[in-house]
Amino acid sequence: MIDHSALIAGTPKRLLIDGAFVEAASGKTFATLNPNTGGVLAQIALGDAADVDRAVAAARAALEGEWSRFKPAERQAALLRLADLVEQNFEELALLDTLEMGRPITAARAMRDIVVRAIRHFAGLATAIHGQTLSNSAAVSLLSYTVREPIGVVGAIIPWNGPLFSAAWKIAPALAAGCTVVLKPAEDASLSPLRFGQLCLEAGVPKGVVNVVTGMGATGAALSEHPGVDKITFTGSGETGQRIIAASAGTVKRVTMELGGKSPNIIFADADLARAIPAAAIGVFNNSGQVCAAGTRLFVQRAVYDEVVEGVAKFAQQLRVGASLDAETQVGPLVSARQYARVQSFLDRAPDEGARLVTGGARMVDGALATGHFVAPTVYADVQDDMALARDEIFGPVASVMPFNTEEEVIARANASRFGLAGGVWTRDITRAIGTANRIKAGTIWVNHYFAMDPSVPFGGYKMSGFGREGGFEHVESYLNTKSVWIRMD
Ligand code: TXE
Repeated sequence: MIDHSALIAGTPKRLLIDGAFVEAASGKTFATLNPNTGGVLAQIALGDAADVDRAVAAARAALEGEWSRFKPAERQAALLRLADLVEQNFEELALLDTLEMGRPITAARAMRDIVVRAIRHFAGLATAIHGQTLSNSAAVSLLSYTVREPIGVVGAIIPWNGPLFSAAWKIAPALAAGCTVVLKPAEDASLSPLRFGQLCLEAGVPKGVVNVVTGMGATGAALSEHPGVDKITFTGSGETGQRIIAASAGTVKRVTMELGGKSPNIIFADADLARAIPAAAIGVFNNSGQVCAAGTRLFVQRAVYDEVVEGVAKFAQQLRVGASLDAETQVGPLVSARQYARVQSFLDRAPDEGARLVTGGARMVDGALATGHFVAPTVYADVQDDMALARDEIFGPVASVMPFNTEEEVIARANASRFGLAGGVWTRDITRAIGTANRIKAGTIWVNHYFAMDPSVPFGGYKMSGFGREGGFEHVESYLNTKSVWIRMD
């Protein structure tokens, strides 16, 4: 049994710069809160532009120093040691996310497989990086080939909805590629990324290769415009993504953007409803709906509409909402008062828009839940495409269910969104399954399933859900430059 106060006390709370945990240059800190209670969990160093400067300088020195001499197999070995350490320390890492951003402990523990597997996967790819020898038709005899080089110093700005996962997901492929990193965790979830940085050092990753600068949005902004940063990889909101693109334009940085979504999950009348209904519900309520790929626009063909609405609502009502530390809890609190207010604003507007509330729709205030940011799993039926409930990313446990008649109609409606991150299709008809999957404009489509993710498989957005792919070899390539070399042979 881990003592939580001892765990928090023993977790780094200062900036990781050049292999050491240091105070912010300003000496300032900010409070990180427990979303179950609203109470202060810890004080974290508030990094600003001066700290970003120091971290970028350390990352640059490491890039050009010891790290550049690490052979691919040595980078691989370091990442494999890191995976082992993350695995061995997973209970603590899971607890940090549970305490700080409210992911239910059972769900946080279940992240172990994907996090550890991702690090091992990218470790494997460190030795698979290769250029090509290319034919050319030049007038004289020339050999042409490409070499892949690390892009350089990477600024990784991550959100709070999966802090440990995001830290591992951004850092492991960057290190596999030979880059160095300055990680900016979200202000609501700094602890597991800081501990992850510490484990990188323990794994033998040289100082300066992984730096962690905690702080607010301004800290991320300083990283985005810093001339010493070669690439920004960002996961978060579209609005912040746009600001980062603008800020990074001044130095023409490479950017990867993994932004929000409003993913359609389409249930045709011939679907296996015994599978589709629970999967559709989990597709919305998992992590209290704080998931970029959540299937929040649930389109249901009219013949089975009432049955699905009722089934999803029943599933929602049976979910155990509670304290994130309780092993029985399936839905924990939202991350913060700010996120709670955001979700609540959608719930407040819904009656005026005319959506039919089937279940939920309110703050959970029973006893122990009274001070936390708990929202009941909520289902709205008869949602219209033009309602905010159907257009905007709510990032809370809110399903918007909409009836449809034909395949043509639902594909058009599914695509009438500024987002294009993911989508689901439920049918027993193979032609319809493939046809619909082909025609939905989104980076990931699940057929007769929802929410599968693997480090081998690319993930990323169409349209305003972003660009660039994470997962698979494309992810490592996003941290590489290609150099073409020409050699006169005669
Ligand atoms: O996100 P932000 P917020 C969506 C979701 C959520 C909404 C708001 O809809 O309700 O965004 O969440 C850093 N320059 N997603 O405000 O602002 C910030 O410090 C550089 C979807 O928390 O995008 C944090 O580290 N960085 C999403 C990170 O950006 C800046 C996950 C994300 O915060 C910055 C999270 C700036 N100007 C929210 N301003 C997903 N795709 O999964 C802030 N940041």
